Amino acid sequence: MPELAVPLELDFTSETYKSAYSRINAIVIEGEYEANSNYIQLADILTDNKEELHRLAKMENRHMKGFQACGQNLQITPDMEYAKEFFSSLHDNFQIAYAEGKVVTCLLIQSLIIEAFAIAAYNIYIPVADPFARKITESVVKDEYLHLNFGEEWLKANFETAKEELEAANRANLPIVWRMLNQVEDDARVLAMEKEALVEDFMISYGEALSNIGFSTRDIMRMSAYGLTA
Ligand code: Y39
Ligand code: FE
Ligand code: FE
Ligand code: FE
Repeated sequence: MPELAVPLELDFTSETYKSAYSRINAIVIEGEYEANSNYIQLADILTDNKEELHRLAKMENRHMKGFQACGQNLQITPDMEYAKEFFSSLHDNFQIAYAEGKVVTCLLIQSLIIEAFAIAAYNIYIPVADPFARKITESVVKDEYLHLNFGEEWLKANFETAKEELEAANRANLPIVWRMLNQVEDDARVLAMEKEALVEDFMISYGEALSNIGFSTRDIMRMSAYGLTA
């Protein structure tokens, strides 16, 4: 039987939908909040790009407010404690790298991995979102492509010196994304977002970014394989 792009019945007011939404909405709000603070921190080390990074940080703050409105519109309370825990591994790795002055690792975590994750999640969500959230998410996802592009451009310009650190950071952080996808799978399915579609969209954005930065197809295959062991 062919799969339907939009499920016939998606009741945004059902307790099942609202329960799953209280966690996914919280994840997105927490993600946007942490993205805001990550770009503010990056602006402090990448002083040549200070203004641009502050602009990106402001966008993340706007995204957070937009998604808070989506939760209010569906009358749910986001489970922020759950979301903080969901992001804790990537958050800790970003903060450790930041403390060590490893800007390449910070950029891989925020501007490649988290942005590609956001792009996948938002693209898969848009066709199945309630009309209010769909409008907001459509405008947010456009910004996320700009954020991914910032990371790509910077890392491309610094590829030779960044290559080794990127490989190590990929190895340490890609398995975390896979664990996060596994953790969110059941709630995502309630929202009619399939894990397989999320994985596919994530790997397309992330792989394209690695290619634009300067990695060979062979490198990208090898680096992508680290996700599979999670
Ligand atoms: O750069 C950004 O705006 C990223 C912080 C936002 C992260 C969004 C993470 C979405 C994961 C949701 C999983 C839903 C299936
Ligand atoms: Fe964002
Ligand atoms: Fe972003
Ligand atoms: Fe599955």
